[in-house]
Amino acid sequence: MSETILVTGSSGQIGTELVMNLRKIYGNDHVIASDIREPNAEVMESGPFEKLNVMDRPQIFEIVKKYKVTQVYHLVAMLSATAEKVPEAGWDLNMKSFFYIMELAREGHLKKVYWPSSIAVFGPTTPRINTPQHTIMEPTTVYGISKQTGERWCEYYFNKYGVDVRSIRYPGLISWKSEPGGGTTDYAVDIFYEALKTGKYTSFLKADTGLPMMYMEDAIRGTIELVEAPAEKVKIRSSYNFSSLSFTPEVLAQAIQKEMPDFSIDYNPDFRQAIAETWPESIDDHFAREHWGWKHNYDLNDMVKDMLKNLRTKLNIK
Ligand code: AKB
Repeated sequence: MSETILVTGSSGQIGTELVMNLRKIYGNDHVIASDIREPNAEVMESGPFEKLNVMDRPQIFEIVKKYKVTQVYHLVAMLSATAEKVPEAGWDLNMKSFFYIMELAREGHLKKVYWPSSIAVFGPTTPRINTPQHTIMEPTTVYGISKQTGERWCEYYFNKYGVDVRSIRYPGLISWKSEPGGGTTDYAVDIFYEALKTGKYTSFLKADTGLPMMYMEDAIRGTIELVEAPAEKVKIRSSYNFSSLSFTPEVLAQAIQKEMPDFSIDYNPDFRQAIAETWPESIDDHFAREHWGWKHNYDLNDMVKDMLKNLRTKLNIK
């Protein structure tokens, strides 16, 4: 039987690219984009879109029935920086909508669920370098607490009810097609826009704040590979460590300067600095590599070159 996939949060940073990639694989009509916000023209014109508020449980069920959905990529989330400002709303959005989807799977309406976790599940007591898959996890942000809780429930639903749920702990994601919003790692995208528009950037993180990051091309491919992997290869049902790059704002700025020698950076850390300091600098993802063959393609210089090339075209800058 062919798959029909619902992507929630499809107008967000990951959703925008994931929908187009899934449509190439499964066919336009088999991938339903859904979000409270309108998608970009490419997503809107290439296949079905449903305006969905994921807090509306009956509406989710209606969409699942209407399209005979078999898989859900439940991407909706309030990210780290925004959720710190509205903790209760962040918790509600991140957890309630998660349960609505997991319950649909438990009741047999869905064959598979993909749910994104994050490096935010780690905290100040976690080893920061090469953070292991299984380690101390005492997150101190609303977002991190919600992601860690979700991971525990993923494993629970798999063990107790056999729900085929799969998950990745995303690092900061760097993309040119769509912009992030409300995250602590967003500087690593903002910097490219400012480099091209003004030739300079003021970072909201300190020069030496190392964080794990990944180019979106790698992240999307890895996500689809995990979801398509044979079930027996997916041995971790909480969420997989997932890694490629790790750098500081200073190192990223130096890589941009190789392409744009006049680019300059200065630093004006804000509240996001305290969040970043509780997160890992680098991640040990050997389980993802061993279990289902994860392999990244982009290193720092490849990513910088590709970002600048594509953003130049997008922003119409010579
Ligand atoms: C954030 O910064 O909140 C996200 C994340 C690392 O999950 N990009």
